[in-house]
Amino acid sequence: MGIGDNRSHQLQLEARALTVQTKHRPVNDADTTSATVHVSSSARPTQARDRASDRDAQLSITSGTSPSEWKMAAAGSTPAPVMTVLGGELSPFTARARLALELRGVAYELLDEPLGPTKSARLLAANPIYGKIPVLLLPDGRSISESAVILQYVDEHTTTTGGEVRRRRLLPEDPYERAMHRFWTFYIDDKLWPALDAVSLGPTRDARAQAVADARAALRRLEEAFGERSGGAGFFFSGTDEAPGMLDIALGCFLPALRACERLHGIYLVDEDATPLLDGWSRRFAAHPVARRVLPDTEKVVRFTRFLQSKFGVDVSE
Ligand SMILES: N[C@@H](CCC(=O)N[C@@H](CS)C(=O)NCC(=O)O)C(=O)O
Repeated sequence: MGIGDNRSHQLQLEARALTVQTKHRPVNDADTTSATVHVSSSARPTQARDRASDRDAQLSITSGTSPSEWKMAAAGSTPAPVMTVLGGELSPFTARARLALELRGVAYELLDEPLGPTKSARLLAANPIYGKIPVLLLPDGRSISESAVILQYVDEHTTTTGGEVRRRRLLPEDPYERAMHRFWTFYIDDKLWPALDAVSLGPTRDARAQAVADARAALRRLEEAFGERSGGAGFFFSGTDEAPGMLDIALGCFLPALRACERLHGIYLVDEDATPLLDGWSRRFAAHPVARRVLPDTEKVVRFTRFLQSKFGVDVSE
């Protein structure tokens, strides 16, 4: 996208400035009283063998439990190797990875990645191709980049490990439906996100007006996709009222940015008239306990977007 890469880069830089430290509550959506883990952004676990000790040294366990106790709490009675997400609190792609991990009940820790003109050695080592967040670091030191790839890895990984099988899969069983979930995830990243980004940060009034039209067109397509995938009556794209799946996560991670656009510009993108199915879906998704835990507060995204607008000289009064 024209502005997206640089702007999202900048967005993360400034997100660091705004959020200083990231708190993460592990992973059992039935267990909202799990230990809260406070993660320092200065942790530098680039090598597998360094990571465990680095992590333990850098974690500040605000609940008063030790790291090993926290791992126990997160995983139930069996201590599990902990995965690590390099990410940022306001990053929608990081939210996508975290939503997948939490919905699948996977213990993880979130390390706030300071993005700036010079990316950290930790990030470049973990994602040398793109240098972007999120990155999922496995307990053995290997890494996985790209939020949609991470989501699918988490789904597949957790069906082959014990203790997680009670959780619902993120991708549907049917191969065609799986393909559709992947297709629409690609569409969201290709069409919707660049438009949403440009609604607030497009350089001219015309560019921003075009972005609103593009975002609405993408959402109309997604409204149709929701009708088809959910069978018309489903609560979620997954076609069930039980749990969100891949497509719910892929779109849901952008809800705070979408609502922030609406609030900032006094427009509606998802509403009862234009996209009634998505309107209902968005409320159900946002009310899910995992979404409530992971997604940033809209007002925080609004403030941050205003900050970016002034930083980039986007004159919304023009
Ligand atoms: N396609 C990537 C996009 C990730 C992305 O754009 N991340 C942003 C933060 S939300 C980033 O790292 N920006 C820094 C940069 O572009 O250098 C994914 O799905 O993971």
